[in-house]
Amino acid sequence: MWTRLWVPVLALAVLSHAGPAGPAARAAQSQPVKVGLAVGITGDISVYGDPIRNGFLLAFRQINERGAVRIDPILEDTGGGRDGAINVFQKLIQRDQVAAILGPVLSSQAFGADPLAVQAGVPVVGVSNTAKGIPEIGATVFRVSAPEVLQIPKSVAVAKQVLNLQRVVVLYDNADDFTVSGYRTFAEELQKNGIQVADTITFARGDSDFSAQLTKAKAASPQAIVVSALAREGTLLLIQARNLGITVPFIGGNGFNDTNIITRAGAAAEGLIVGTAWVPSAPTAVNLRFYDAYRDQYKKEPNQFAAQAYAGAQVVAEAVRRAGLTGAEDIGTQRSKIAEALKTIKSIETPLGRIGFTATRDVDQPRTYVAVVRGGRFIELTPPK
Ligand code: 1QQ
Repeated sequence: MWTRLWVPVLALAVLSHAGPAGPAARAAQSQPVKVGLAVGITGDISVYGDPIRNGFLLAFRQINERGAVRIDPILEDTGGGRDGAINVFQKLIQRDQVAAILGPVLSSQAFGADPLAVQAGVPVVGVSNTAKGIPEIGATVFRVSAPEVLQIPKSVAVAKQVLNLQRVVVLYDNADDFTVSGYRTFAEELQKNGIQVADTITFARGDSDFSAQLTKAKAASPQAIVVSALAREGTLLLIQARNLGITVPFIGGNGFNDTNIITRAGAAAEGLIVGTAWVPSAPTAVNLRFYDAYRDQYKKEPNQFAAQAYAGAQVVAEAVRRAGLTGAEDIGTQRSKIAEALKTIKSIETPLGRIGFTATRDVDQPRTYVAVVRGGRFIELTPPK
């Protein structure tokens, strides 16, 4: 599955030229630069892939309309697995000859697919990978998604204050790189904060019946349940916990950062605490414009993943602009120039606020949040002063 959005733009550019020799005055770019979008649109991660695709496509439509650079986004569905991501990267790198890749959705997919891009010198910008070690995959790997090692400590600190937390149970998915990474960070932070872990219980991606785990969790009488899970399993855990009479709040990782979880879990999601890189109400001009444009185009609210995807697309377009590409360079030149230009991005205004890249290609995002579900919505959770 793929789409090419630049066609109308290219047609216009072609129409405005007199012929192969063309007039001297023309756009800086003679050809659009091809950017691959590796997104899990189908399968168990579509709750993330859907807003991510929307964020990418909205951003590139606006960028192409503005015309400072021209991007040809090539969208490919990775599904939810690692092999799907590897296949898509191979196609984008070899068949489509893209100059850069945005994605893939999961850290577990990035650990499988990103090395192919590194080997081919293709810059990759992750927009939702939050596990430890993503930029370390290789010299052309960047991310705009705030990592769990930065977010989880904030969530634990705020939750500790708000809930006067002393005793929790930890539940985690031991079959996914992101959920295992998140679990380790939670365990470290709970220990640092002197919060007792009464039990640590595992499950695996793909499981649907959590009654054994939840019965065990309930028996430990925690004040809260800390969960490192992806959306599908996380949603089922919330619902099944309430059905078993567990009423204590859940504290989740980035996997829970989606309004679909609230919609699906309903009242079971109330009180859920999550660290997040974006809130709808962030009062910057770029965020307000993004929020309105997204709602106009897709008839629903954006979420953190859509905002991060939009920011990732902005960053790649800015790198293309800084690299001064015409689009006619050989693909190796385009790839290396974009990778170099990405490193120079230290401050760009996005729906996430001002972000940039650190010297190790990780995101530098000064403002992130802790959110709680109240009345069916995520709202910012601030500890009492
Ligand atoms: C990761 C994540 C997931 C929740 C992405 C949607 O943060 O895999 O890194």
